[in-house]
Amino acid sequence: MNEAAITLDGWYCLHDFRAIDWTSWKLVSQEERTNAVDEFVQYLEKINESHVAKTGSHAFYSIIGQKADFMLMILRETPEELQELEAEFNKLAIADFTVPTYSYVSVVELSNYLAKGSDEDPYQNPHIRARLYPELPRTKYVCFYPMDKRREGNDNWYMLDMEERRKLMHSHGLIGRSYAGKIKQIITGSVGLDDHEWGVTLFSEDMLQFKKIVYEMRFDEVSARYGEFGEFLVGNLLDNDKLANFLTV
Ligand code: 76R
Repeated sequence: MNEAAITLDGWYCLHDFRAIDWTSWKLVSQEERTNAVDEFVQYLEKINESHVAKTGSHAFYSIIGQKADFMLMILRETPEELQELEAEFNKLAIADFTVPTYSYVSVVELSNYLAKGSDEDPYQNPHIRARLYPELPRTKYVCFYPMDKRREGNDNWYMLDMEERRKLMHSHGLIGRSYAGKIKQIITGSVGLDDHEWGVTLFSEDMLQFKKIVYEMRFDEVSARYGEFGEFLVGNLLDNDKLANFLTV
């Protein structure tokens, strides 16, 4: 059998995409809408307590295009917490005016392709901990897509030996690093958890950087030959003011 990469696994992750049912939202009274927005803001403030306490994190963005209207990405220590927060959202008044359009369950993942051998426990290393339990940035833009590594004929990632994969991932990492300071990426693993193998979440202050990095990586062998992609979703940061504005009809 071929050697599997060893992964380090951090916080569990739920990407929850919702569309707004504008027609029914417009039908309710102004008072009901205000109450629903206030309650939604309270929920967001509650989940922000974990972000502040560094026991979790979340990102909240409006989504452009018809695939969804907003995305709530939540990171927590346990799958139970994700489920509770999802159920709690569903019980809010605002949820009656949303339609689930997509969700993704995964766990923050680092692989050992480029790791230098060491005897220390990686889970105690502060640099690694900062990546496994990340404070999600509040950049202006987000991009999310799920992806797989191809398993077809001669292009089967899982049949390549470790050395070959390491070499390819090195090249991938070099491109990635050239975007340092422009893009922050969170790779979440979802083999056995959801329909694709990884979720890719990119954060940037400049939406064009998403196009640039994804395009550049398409020419790199890991993506060119072995990358298969699900749907792409992009959006703009939402804060409480923007949310109130967004929901004003
Ligand atoms: O963890 C590390 O920083 C080491 C290098 C590294 C690994 C192991 C790395 C660096 N990535 C790794 C793993 Mn990545 N990454 C993607 C995408 O659209 C596409 O073509 C691919 C989507 C982007 C944009 C991206 C960005 N990476 C992975 C894996 C798991 C592979 C496996 O285990 O088989 C996937 C699916 C994946 C996909 N990568 C980087 C980046 C960036 C910006 C970096 C540099 C990070 C840094 O140095 O801070």
